[in-house]
Amino acid sequence: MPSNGTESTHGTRSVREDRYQHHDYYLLDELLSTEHLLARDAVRDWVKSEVSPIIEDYANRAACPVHLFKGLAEIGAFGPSLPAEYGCGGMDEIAYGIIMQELERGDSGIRSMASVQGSLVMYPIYKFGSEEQKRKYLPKLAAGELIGCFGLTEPDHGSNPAGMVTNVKDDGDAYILNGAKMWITNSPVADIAVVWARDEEGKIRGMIVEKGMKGFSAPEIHGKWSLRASVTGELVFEDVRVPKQNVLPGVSSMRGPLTCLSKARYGIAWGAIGAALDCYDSALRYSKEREQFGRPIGGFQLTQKKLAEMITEITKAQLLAWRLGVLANDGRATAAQISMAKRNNVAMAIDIAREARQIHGGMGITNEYPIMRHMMNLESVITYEGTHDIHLLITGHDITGLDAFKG
Ligand code: TGC
Ligand code: FAD
Repeated sequence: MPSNGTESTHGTRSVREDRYQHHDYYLLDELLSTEHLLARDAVRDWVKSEVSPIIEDYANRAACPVHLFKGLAEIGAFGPSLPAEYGCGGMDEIAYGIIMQELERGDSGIRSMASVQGSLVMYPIYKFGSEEQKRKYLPKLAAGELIGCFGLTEPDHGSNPAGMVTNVKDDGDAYILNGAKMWITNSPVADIAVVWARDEEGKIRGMIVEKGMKGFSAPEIHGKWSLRASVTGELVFEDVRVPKQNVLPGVSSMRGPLTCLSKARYGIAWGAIGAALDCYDSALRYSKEREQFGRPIGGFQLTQKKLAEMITEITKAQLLAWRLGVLANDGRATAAQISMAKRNNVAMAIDIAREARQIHGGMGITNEYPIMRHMMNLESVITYEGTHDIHLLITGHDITGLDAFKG
């Protein structure tokens, strides 16, 4: 039986060596700038040294490696395409995408940490916040000194966030916030939450709720078989007094939170390629090392079909993401184009994880290989940030002009 690299022990825990190798079938690196390649290699090195050795253990224990927030900040994973004047990366959208790809090659939960912090907490503050809010929060979020979360989904309003019942009432210099949010990445460890609520006029308001505000709690959700190394929780608001200076002045409708989703979905379209590449890489190596019937299983036509289709689908997804990145850099990527890429690339990754699991035979179900962890993670990725079917309906709406959401 081939080994997935050297196994050593770290305390009582198994440490897996990351043998990932670069795959670039269509020479797409030639489309990238030196800055993109440097960013990619720096994040890849960091994932190999900081994430891969510990991730199986954390996922096994359903524990979040919170210490990685600092390291993510150091490699510039929080807000890579937001301006440097607020302590952010100042890079372009392709650099942002590539960073997400490399992080998700390590684990979707680690990419989630960065997606939420950068695209769902820092981005709304940058896009819709006052100058004072930007100066107060962005540098600390970029440096990993503050952890943020994003509260849109509610127990009874997931795919249809516009139905939200979380609400605010005007109370002089503050709003009184009541309601609950569900499935919130990072909420139990977050210092601040960007929360979306309906005001008395029915407008959608975004506000920064700080840990410690009276009436605010963030209990953890337990029992997840997916994204086990990412912490998920609720947000509960019982007459929380939120100062008006914490309200984002630039938002008054669903366009606000949905704009943030577009930013995060774009990152996931790239990120999912990373998970797919890791599964392909492991399956390719295993197929050359594992022998049955006296020869490597990679020599059988049925195994080659699986591997050839994997690299074909990965290459198509890479081209989709790269073109989307070019459009995003020009400010021309539409929300519907982003939906198409998120939907396609996550489905591609989950299919590849399933095929890679087959190639690994029984070993594929163990944590000696990354396959099952990626596969289980991707079951969340295909649901959050808009489900697979919701993104299909967004494309359907875009091409027909007819809205199929509302019956
Ligand atoms: P609709 O009437 O279609 O639109 C309302 C206004 O918003 C605009 N808009 C968008 N703008 C930017 N980006 C988008 N993606 C946008 N989608 C819509 C739209 O143009 C309109 O503007 P205006 O000026 O005319 O008012 O809104 P709707 O309420 O009918 O929504 C339709 C639908 C179903 C597409 C939307 O609700 C949706 O996308 N639902 C899916 C919900 C979702 O994705 N939730 C994600 C929660 S956050 C999360 O999962 C984080 S996981 C993070 C991690 O761990 O990595
Ligand atoms: P539902 O909306 O109840 O959907 C159930 C099924 O019905 C799906 O298959 C869906 O496609 C289908 N469906 C719904 N409406 C239609 C329709 N009109 N036509 C056809 N089919 C339809 N949210 C946040 O706000 N912040 C976070 O940080 C966050 N992190 C998350 C982390 C994890 C691990 C998970 C699992 C979720 C997270 N979410 C977060 C919530 C996520 O965005 C929602 O789970 C998602 O939007 C789907 O909502 P739902 O789970 O309520 O499913």
